[in-house]
Amino acid sequence: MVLKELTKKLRKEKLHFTLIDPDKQTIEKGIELAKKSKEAGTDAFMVGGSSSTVIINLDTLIKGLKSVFPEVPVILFPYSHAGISKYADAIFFMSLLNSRNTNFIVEEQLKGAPLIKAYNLEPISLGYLMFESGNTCTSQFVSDAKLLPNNNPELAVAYALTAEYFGMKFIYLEAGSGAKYSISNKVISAIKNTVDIPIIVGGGIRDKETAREKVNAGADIIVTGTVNEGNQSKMVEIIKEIKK
Ligand code: 1GP
Repeated sequence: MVLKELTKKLRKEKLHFTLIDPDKQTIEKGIELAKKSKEAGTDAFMVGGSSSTVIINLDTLIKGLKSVFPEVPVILFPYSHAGISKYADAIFFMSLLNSRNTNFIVEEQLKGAPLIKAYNLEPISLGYLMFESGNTCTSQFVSDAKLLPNNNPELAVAYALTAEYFGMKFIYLEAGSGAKYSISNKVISAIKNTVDIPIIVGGGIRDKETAREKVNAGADIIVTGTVNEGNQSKMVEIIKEIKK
């Protein structure tokens, strides 16, 4: 059980998840970056992206990851029900709580649920919140989110509490892949001081100093995407910093 395993680990340490977008690189490159992040100490591979994932790439990448690193959990991070692969271990069953489009709140989930059951994937319920980040990221644009301000902790806390009261297992504070600036420390610490569920923070984290700040503010799990595909020495530094 992936959730059980992660919950156990979270009692002792902060975690790093490596986001791998099957549309952004070749399968070989995806496996290569996974190898580097695994060696540095990453805790899980998150597979998905906000473009129209070609299902065949998704399946091939995940099969490759599982054959090389059978012990590292592969968690789907889907943009739509088309981002479901039977080869993964688990799926973030996520609802974008501040979307204006019911498609991203409940409809894609409705289409995906029977498939998750049929594939025997472990669903991990997650409240997904999208914040403004100084630039327009693809995920912000395509998901029709009413972006949360990065300087209004009260509003962010209300959303985070909503996720917790719905029974969601994680809260994901998303600045968007390639964000100009990451989730503010103020928002993270306000949520940390109010909710009990673990906080995942991602978007715009490109160096170890930023990762350290987010962890110190209260992030339990840091996700990196862009840096994994580009400057992998930075990715390694980030993971090692989180694992210190
Ligand atoms: C996207 O939060 C992740 O969902 C990662 O963002 O690509 O900016 O690291 P970056």
